[in-house]
Amino acid sequence: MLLYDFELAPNPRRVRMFLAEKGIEMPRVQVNLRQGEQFHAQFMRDNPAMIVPALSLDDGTLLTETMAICRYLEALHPTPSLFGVDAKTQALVEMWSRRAEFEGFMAVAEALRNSVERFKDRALPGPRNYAQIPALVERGKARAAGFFEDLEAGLAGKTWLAGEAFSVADITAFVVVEFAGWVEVQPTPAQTNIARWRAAIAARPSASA
Ligand SMILES: N[C@@H](CCC(=O)N[C@@H](CS)C(=O)NCC(=O)O)C(=O)O
Repeated sequence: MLLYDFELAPNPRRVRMFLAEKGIEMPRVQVNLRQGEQFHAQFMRDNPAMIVPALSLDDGTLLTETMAICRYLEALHPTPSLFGVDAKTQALVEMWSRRAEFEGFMAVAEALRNSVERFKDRALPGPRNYAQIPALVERGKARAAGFFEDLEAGLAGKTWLAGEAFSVADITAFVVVEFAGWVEVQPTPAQTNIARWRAAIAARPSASA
């Protein structure tokens, strides 16, 4: 197996945290997105989606999508479970993972990629070029702040998003909160559930993976 990674990018960080929580080690190659290495001919041949993370399997299969990679690794290394152990927890992990991706991650990415010069005509990652839409910047920031309100409410009375067990949903939501700093949106001081939960994740060794 070989993991296509980039240390500075948020989605690969989710996979690195997942690997660290599981205690899995694997070879990694850095694709420096800031230097345009996703446009190198060899990388585009190996990975037509032109995104990281991507996991190349020994039989030549290429897995893209953070959650697909994590699900594959979960099936190979079931303990500790990061996808929930019973019907309710599995559903809560799925629910919060999807909300964190769609309402959190995409909101921050929308604000970032539609404002920063280096993403001009690259408002979405991947093989197709899309022009920036400046109006999406403020909307993305507002959506990210809205996600934090929901996250704060979702963490009330709970250690982790799905209850008692740390999960991949916590990893994704944590990375969203960190990523939101890139567009200067952060939880408010009143959002103490997020602050407590964020500090607990930051203290885990996986947070620096
Ligand atoms: N839906 C994908 C998104 C992956 C993604 O957007 N990766 C970014 C880095 S965080 C990327 O590869 N960007 C390439 C580019 O900006 O050209 C996932 O969940 O893994």
